[in-house]
Amino acid sequence: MKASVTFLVFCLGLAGYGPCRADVAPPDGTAYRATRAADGVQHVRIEGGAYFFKPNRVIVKSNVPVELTVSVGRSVIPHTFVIQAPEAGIAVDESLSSQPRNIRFTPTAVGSYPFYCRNRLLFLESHREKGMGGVLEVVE
Ligand SMILES: [Cu+2]
Repeated sequence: MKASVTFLVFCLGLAGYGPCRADVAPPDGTAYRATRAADGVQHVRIEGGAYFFKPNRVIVKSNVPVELTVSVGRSVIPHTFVIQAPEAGIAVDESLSSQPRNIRFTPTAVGSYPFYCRNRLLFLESHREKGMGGVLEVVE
């Protein structure tokens, strides 16, 4: 117990330090609106942790390529990143680690599509039910 309190204080003292931040700072509800970069791609950085994705609301334009760069903080708990929206040309199911993973697709239909971690521990709540999810909003 003392060790974990010490670790928490250590992390709070280093707000912004990557390995700590991923599991300490929950998403603040702010949407991230992607813009087309010079390479013609909408780049979005998403960080995950137990149990959240940040940002958990991402807005992208339709018919413009998207590259999500997704990672999770160091953890023994495995996590995944899933978007099942074949109606919008999006089918993603990737394992995550602290090494950022690039996920590319081009959304072809306007709409709101959930993203989430599909993992669960035995019969407990899924990570998604614990809050590890968000919404990809595809707009004109
Ligand atoms: Cu998970």
